[in-house]
Amino acid sequence: MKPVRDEMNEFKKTDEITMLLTNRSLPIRDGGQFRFLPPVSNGLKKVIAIWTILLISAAFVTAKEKEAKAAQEPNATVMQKQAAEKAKLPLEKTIELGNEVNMAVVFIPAGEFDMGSSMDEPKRDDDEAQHHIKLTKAFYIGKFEVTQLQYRVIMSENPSKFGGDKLPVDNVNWYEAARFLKKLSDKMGMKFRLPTEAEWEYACRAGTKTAFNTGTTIDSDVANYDATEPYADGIIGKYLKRTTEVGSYPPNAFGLYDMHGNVWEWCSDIYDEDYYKVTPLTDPKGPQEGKSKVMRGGAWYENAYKCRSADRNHRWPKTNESIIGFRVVLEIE
Ligand SMILES: [Ca+2]
Ligand SMILES: [Ca+2]
Repeated sequence: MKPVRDEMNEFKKTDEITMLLTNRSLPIRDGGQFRFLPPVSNGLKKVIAIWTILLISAAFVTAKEKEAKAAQEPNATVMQKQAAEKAKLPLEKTIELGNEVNMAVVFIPAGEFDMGSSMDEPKRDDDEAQHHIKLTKAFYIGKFEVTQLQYRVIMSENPSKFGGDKLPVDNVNWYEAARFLKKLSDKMGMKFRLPTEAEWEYACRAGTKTAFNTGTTIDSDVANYDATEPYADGIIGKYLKRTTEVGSYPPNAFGLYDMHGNVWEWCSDIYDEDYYKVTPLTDPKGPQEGKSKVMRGGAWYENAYKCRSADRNHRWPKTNESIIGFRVVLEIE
């Protein structure tokens, strides 16, 4: 006689399915003895069958959805994720500034892009001649504009004209921004600085070549600017006449907020309207001499064309205005 275990296995191989289908009862082991379960009813079999089909379909749909989502993800998002993974660096970092105040920065991969605007872009300026730029180093950049709360925690003061912890710091001049970045770097033991003009535009575009990272036009549902004048084939929208809390509008493909509008953002570069004609094509850092500093992205007070990815603006560095703030870059060692 065969051992009980073998008999049981053999039984399963040959008869289990037949028994299920013919409504016969199944044997189970119970303390070394076999006993028979009551037959599985037709109703229960139907329920099991339906659940099985549902589970298989759900798994299939989830896999298909994942596939579709990956296909829909902009190339910039995919490239960003892959580059961060390859560098073994987090896609996003949270910097603890103290007093339970945090600052989020996002990984931006090294890469190439066309800086400036194409000749057919409506309302472009002459200082935006398109040229191909290579950025050889990945970096982190502020997910949001620096807020008033973040500024106050580091500087113990707040120069803003508009009041609110989550509003971007405004009315901050270039030297004050530089002092904030120096203090922040010393406190954290990391190297924070302003973005170069090229880094800023590369981060803003996130792979797009259009006037805005939202497409060929923009509207007041996706950015804070003076939308009382339409741009290109765009529509007339709202003019809020003030800054909005950072992150109130959708992010670009790199996951950055308010790259168009809210406050202008200081860059490290000196401004020169002819700089694009003589710029090094790798990691440009701006001209050596000049009176004003670059600011980018437009603001709550500006019409759409001044919020374009390629638009260049500038101010004397001691300028304090309620339309100007900044965003940090954190260097990767
Ligand atoms: Ca902005
Ligand atoms: Ca301009």
